Amino acid sequence: MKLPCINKERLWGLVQKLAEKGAIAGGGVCRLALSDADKEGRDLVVGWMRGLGLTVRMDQVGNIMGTRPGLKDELPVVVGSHLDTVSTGGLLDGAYGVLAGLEVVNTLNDFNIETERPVMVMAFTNEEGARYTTVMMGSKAFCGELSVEEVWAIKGLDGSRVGEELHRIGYAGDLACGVLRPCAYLELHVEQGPMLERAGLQIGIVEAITGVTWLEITIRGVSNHAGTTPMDARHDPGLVASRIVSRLPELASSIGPDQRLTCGRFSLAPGAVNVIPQEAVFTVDLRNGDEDALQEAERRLIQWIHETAAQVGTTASIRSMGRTPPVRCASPLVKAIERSAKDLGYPFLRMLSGACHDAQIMASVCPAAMIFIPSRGGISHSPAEYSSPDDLQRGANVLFRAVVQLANE
Ligand code: HGY
Ligand code: MN
Ligand code: MN
Repeated sequence: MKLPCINKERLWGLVQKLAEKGAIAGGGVCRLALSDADKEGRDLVVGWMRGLGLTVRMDQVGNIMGTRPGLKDELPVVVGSHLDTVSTGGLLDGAYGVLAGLEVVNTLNDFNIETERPVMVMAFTNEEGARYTTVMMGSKAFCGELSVEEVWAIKGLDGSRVGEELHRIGYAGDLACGVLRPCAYLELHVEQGPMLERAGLQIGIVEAITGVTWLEITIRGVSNHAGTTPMDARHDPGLVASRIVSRLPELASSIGPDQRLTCGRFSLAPGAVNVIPQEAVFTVDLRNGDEDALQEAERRLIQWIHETAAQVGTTASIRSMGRTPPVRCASPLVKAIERSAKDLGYPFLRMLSGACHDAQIMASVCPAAMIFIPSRGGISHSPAEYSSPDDLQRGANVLFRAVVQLANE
């Protein structure tokens, strides 16, 4: 069957319209999970889903599902991603995958293409973990990794509770989590890195998605006067934390080229100019596509932390903020994506995702895979995040063909 291409202008228009919700200076977006801006974005997308004739349901943690019926009442092919962003987000991270799903449905409707299986477009709650630090929270509840009670009780960095915020914005749905099981899950996403652009290729076919561990480390020492305390008489937690963070690149290279270590948050208390800190609190984001390597990085970092703290008579405590193991994408789906890219004549790269995604959680309940398009300058989690309308169209064309293949198998 000769398949049409998706409508580039219409997709670009959806991206621009959604980007008005939570717009920030510099052309970026801030739609923290369950915030008013997130609600505005959700309401807009739900309205578009209904306009496309989709049956829209919300589950108890606010995951949004819009379903186009198939000729048979079978498990759906799901295309999804997330609408929440980090506080300095771009237009595309998450939003692109959901809006491209709407464009796939719009194109099926335009050309009266029926599919054997239903096609469902999904938007998961709180993928980013920017306000509630449980990353991929909605997909973890959808897949049964977290109970609804656990999710509702989660407290945000601003002291709010997920359950209360879900009810406040009207997205505590009636559908129990985990009752629906897709036959396949596809996620279209911007690469958020430089690999495709460097290689001059147009499509990324994701073979594996990195594992991620978030640690919060607290170093406690002895607060004292900055002027009267000799340098050899200090138990300075700020010094310890700085030594650990400055050695992260060394630890990463000792594990291997795929290891990533990032300190994203660093604070000292009491935070006065002339006071040796009492406490240093910082985070480390550890990533690797290989489970054994990720565990070795965790082990070595934890050992370093305790050794470094002891050197100056301070103590360290380490709290896990969550851990998601790496996954391999389902090869039948990877092959379907590759067939689509080849049919379209788009040069592609099989690759690892350095970012984590809802797809790696969905892989626990159904075959899952991802499609990437290039990110200009490899930039993401920034207002400078950009991919061209042509790139957006190419990714959505590959998604469209893969969905038609899988929904008719
Ligand atoms: O952190 C990540 O990799 C994703 O963007 N949430
Ligand atoms: Mn994302
Ligand atoms: Mn992200």
